[in-house]
Amino acid sequence: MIGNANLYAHYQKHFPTDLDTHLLLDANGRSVTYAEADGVSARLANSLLQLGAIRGDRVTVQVEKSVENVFLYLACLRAGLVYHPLNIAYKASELDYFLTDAEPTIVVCDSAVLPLIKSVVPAGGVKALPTLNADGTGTLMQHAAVASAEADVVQCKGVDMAALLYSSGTTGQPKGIMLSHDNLRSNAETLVASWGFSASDRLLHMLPLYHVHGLFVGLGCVLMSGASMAWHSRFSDKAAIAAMPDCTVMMGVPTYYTRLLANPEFGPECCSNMRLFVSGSAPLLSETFVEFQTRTGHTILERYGMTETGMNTSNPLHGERRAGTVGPPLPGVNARVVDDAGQCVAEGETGNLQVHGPNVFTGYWRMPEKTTEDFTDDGFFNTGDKATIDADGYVSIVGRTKDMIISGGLNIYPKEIELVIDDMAGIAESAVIGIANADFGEAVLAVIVPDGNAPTTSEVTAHCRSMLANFKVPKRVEVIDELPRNAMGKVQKNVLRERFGSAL
Ligand code: MLC
Ligand code: AMP
Repeated sequence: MIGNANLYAHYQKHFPTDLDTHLLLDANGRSVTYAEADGVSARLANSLLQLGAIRGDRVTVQVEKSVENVFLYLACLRAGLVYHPLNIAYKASELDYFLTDAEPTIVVCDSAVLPLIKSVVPAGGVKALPTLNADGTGTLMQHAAVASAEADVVQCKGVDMAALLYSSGTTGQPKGIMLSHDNLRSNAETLVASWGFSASDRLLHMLPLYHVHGLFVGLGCVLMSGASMAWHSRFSDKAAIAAMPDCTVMMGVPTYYTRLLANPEFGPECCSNMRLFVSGSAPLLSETFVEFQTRTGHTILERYGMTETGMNTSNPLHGERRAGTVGPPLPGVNARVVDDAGQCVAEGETGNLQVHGPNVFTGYWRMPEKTTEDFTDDGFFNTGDKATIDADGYVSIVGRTKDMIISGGLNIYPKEIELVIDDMAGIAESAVIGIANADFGEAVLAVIVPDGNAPTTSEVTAHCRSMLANFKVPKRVEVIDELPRNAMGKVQKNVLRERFGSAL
């Protein structure tokens, strides 16, 4: 019989022989064994099928981070359903787009947002709206409690879609990124080997579960190695310092590391059991890298990835970790830097970064033209990042061709905010830029051009808050008579960055 490519079947192969081994310990002292995760995910898989989902259907999940959320992710995998996570912060208009585009059969949400979800859920299609709250209560778990604990792991092909995650674009319209069982398996296996994960590791898990970093990198490495986790619903420097003595690995966005360093209680003592600190999702400043090394004696390992590709490059576990670089390509990944005509540039020259490998997604959901546009004829994916590769193969990310802001590890597309602001009466036009920020790396600043009876800057902020997830709301709004444009009529955001770039 041909093996089952289902990601859950691969995780299972790495589960400890004794399933009563701990998978996680949460901040309230609750411990969960591998046996519990296996049993409850089987019940949930049966529940989802009973609620009307059929293999290949999307299950949209907009919930707070919880242990049950992990079980639900595993349930989707084992039932051959497509896991579609959403940031809990999304507002009605954002949700409307995702639900219409993904066409889920089941939407799982927190009870508190059920009325909102009901108001935007498209007519027809969605068969059930079970709830799952941060404390594990809700109708989903009630349903699972009476479902059978016997569930086969559905036979899947490697190319079958396991998860659908959205990323916006420079046009402001989000694209669904189809990730296959093979994409996720191969990347998790590579990371486990490259970062030396084993059953004796305990990961400090503080990242959200609706993005690649917390879901496929953090949780993926743990499940693919039979390791365990100290499980926290969100990042807090205080809680991280308290939990670290019982952990061996931490993963975080650069903000986690700058916040740890801002806490005077953070030092070598709490890191004595730690073997690895991984940073990614946004550029780690060399100052942070050096300060961390000086304070703790540990060298942060920076890696580079994206939702479309999982992880592409990593500084080495053994060997030199270089500040300001994201390391060489991971085994099995090819990376090259090309000019705008698609020709490889000379070593050390800056150009467009392209990647190829088993980690690279299968395409954009229902956007074949966009997929074709973003891949080269020889199958490389255009990352939209500007990079250099040095003589030793170390990649440095030096900029982006995509107009995107990364704030605290979350991607924000200026176009999306500009469209919301431009819609307001009294606004002629706007431009949104990212400004250096000590905490978030970059922070959102909106520049508005009034037209007649213009709204105040706080009215602009309030309008954004009503339409967009909080992390996208501009931290500052500036008024200008006219946007600077080049000869082609394109807004010169670099000029705006120079003018307003300080003090945020
Ligand atoms: C929260 N806020 C943010 C924000 N997070 N604003 C900008 N950027 C962010 N990232 C807002 C809140 O809504 C609030 O606004 C105000 O800022 C203060 O919130 P806070 O209490 O300071 O925020 P906190 O809860 O501490 O969250 C900050 C954070 C969090 C950095 C800990 O954002 C986080 O965990 N980020 C990680 C994101 C992540 O997982 N990225 C990986 C993507 S995968 P107000 O107005 O309501 O007061 C990927 C691929 C790869 O990129 O390579 O990994
Ligand atoms: P996302 O679409 O959320 O997956 O974000 C992916 C983008 O985050 C990449 O295209 C990069 O621009 C950025 N990114 C991820 N890791 C790093 C890193 N270590 N350094 C610089 N940028 C990074």
